[in-house]
Amino acid sequence: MSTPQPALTPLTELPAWEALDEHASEIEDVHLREFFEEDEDRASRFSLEAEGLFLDYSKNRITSQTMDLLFQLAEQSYLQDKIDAMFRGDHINLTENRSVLHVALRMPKTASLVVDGVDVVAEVHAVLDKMAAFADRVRSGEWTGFTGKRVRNIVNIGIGGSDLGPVMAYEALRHCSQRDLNLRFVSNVDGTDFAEATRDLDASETLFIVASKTFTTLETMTNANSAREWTLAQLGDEKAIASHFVALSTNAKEVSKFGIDTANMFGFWDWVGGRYSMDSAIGLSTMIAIGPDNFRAMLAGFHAMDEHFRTAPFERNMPVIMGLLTIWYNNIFGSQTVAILPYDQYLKRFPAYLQQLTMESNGKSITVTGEQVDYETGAIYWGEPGTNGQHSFYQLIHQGTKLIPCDFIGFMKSLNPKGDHHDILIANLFAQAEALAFGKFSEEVAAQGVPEELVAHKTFEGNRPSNMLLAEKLTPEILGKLIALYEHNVFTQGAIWQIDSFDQWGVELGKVLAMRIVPELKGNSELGHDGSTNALIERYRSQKA
Ligand code: G6Q
Repeated sequence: MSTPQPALTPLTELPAWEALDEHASEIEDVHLREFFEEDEDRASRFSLEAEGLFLDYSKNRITSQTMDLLFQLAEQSYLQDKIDAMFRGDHINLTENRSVLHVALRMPKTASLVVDGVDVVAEVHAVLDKMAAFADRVRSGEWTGFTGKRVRNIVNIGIGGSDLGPVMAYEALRHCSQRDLNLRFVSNVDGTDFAEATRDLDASETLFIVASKTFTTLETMTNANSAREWTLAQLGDEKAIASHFVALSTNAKEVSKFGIDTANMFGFWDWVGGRYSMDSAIGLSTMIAIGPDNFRAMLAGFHAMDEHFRTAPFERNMPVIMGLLTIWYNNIFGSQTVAILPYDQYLKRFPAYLQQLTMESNGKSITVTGEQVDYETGAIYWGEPGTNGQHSFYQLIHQGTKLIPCDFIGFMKSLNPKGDHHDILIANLFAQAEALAFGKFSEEVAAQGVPEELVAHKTFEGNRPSNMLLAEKLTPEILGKLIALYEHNVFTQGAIWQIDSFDQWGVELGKVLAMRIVPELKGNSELGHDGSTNALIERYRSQKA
């Protein structure tokens, strides 16, 4: 099914785009201090609750007119049509001619969505049920290894979308994980990753989950083959593979070629993009760790945010608002990056996860109609958990020359209450957003008796924007909502930029060149690269021995 595309006016020719440009020149010098002084209700005007998440976006350099113009931009970009097309299963991934249906992965059992003649929701739940039955067997000890011992170690082998989501979710939900199971993740083709992940493990108690949509990814297959050798070296029998390996894939043929019984394969579909797959079969390690009920609670969280995104008017739509604010800074203020600053140790891998979600999705410079863009697209996402970041890179955000919009994320209740820790953590969270927005002007610094020569150094100009995202507690459900919030934030940005957020051709060239270089490193063949690459290969050849 091809997607009926509304004729697209180039972004920079949309009336709202031009109006935003003009409006920006009127307000770019206004300080957040003035905005707050002028409007007592600003904090409530620019905040909203949705599905248990609270967003305060009042510390952004915006007025009501800014938001009106951004909403007009969304309308003129046919954002609602594009959202509806995704939920309908239209082939909105145009360059791969595929539906984009991660939203179907979390639809309730009672729902139905027929795409290309198939009820995808029924298929999703069949796999979820199979995953749940398997996860229960591993968690209870009923699933045993080749020698009859129960599984204690689970090693997920995958990379990119088949790794970052599972790692992030495991770390985020560790508090509800079964603590006598030891989860490890191997992604890098650097042998160190595999060696360190397995060095203290007993193969008779270890289950490998080979997670690969295509089951042809070089890094993953190299690691999976090493896992096979490692298992055979300890258990000494080919038959052991059946009870120590399962596969998460769309490619049954390659799975069985590898030697994994397809009865132990958990499938998904080409309409699940790698970076949108952590709630598909790719989430099996998460489900084993936290249990099927918690996994289903996470899916319900995703779904609640999906429904909010699909149905809420733009003015009350959290992912839309966050996406539009990113456009505002990226395109109008020239900001290059967005900092993700979770004030929760369990979210330590969340910025890394978002790096792939955002940058692989929106790092494009060709529009869906094949034109070169003449405006900025995908922002660079980065970050670290607070308060650690405060003692390293926050200096640049506070006093550097770059404007870096920040997303602060915090929870009202700690999962590990301990003395004053949580009050101190949250005080820091609120203080950072306050300091960035309002700063400390030179006269205020001087009034404190600071020596004249230091006043400029100790001055904070402020006017640095941030979002504050809060929830009560980091539960599986809230994690699902938070991830879906960013997925749809990314969707909103891509829709405005008129790009395909769901392909990733940019990762191909390096892969092809690596495949050419691998045999060259092993032999003495004539080299036909550029001078630099030839010299690097020669250097490796001569030193590797
Ligand atoms: C994600 C990308 C990419 C992919 C990996 C692993 O959207 O497609 O990160 O997830 O390349 O691919 P396989 O799952 O096929 O091994």
